[in-house]
Amino acid sequence: MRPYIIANWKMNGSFDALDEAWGIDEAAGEYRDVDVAICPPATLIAPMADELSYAKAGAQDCHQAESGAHTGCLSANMIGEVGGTLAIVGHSERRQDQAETSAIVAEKLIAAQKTGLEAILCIGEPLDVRDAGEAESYVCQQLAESLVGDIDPAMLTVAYEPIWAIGTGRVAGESDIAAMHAACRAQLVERFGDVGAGVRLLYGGSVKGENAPQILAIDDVNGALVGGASLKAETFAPIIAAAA
Ligand code: G2H
Repeated sequence: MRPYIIANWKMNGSFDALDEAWGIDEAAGEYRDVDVAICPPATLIAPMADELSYAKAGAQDCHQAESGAHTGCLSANMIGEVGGTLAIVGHSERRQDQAETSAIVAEKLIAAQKTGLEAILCIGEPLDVRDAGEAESYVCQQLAESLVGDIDPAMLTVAYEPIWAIGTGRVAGESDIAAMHAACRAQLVERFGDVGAGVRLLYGGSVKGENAPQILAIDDVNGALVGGASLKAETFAPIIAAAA
């Protein structure tokens, strides 16, 4: 399976940050056996999509509706129109800040795929759920509830991001990541049959150049969704290199 490394810039980056995107694109050109994507703030999707040669540009979210009275939102079609080829859906920050339920995330995922965008579905448990020993059932339920309806597994990537590891510097233990990815893989196969074995499963949460080689070597970890360390080409390129 080709490894997939995705930058999630979150609400960071103005026009001068495009230089970092060009640096990331250079690294993507150097390691062509790795798929690389950048999801910047919406304002930077078009200029990136116009200029990137090796990395893809995408969005951090899309609305489930095609158009209408949804102030401040972007439809999947609008993202595609400016050259975006993927959309992250269900990031825990949106599930928390915008009260997105898995039912809404499922609709967003379908909306993204319907317009030809790849969907990057995020799932992950909060710390109290992990401490209660319920992480696996919580995440599997999120996965099941977010994958409802007519979904194309060929246009799907799943990112497991334990919420307590996001931006905190804490990374889940290797055995915890392996167990969760194995559980997600089993569920993807149950949901999609053999094709489910080919859906890429990424890990996210404080991934950096220093820990990427260990994380990416874990069974069923097919790449990474990276926040903080993706903002600079010099900190993101080593993660791409580690996946090669
Ligand atoms: C998790 C990740 C990217 P960070 O949200 O989606 O962010 O790498 O900063 O923990």
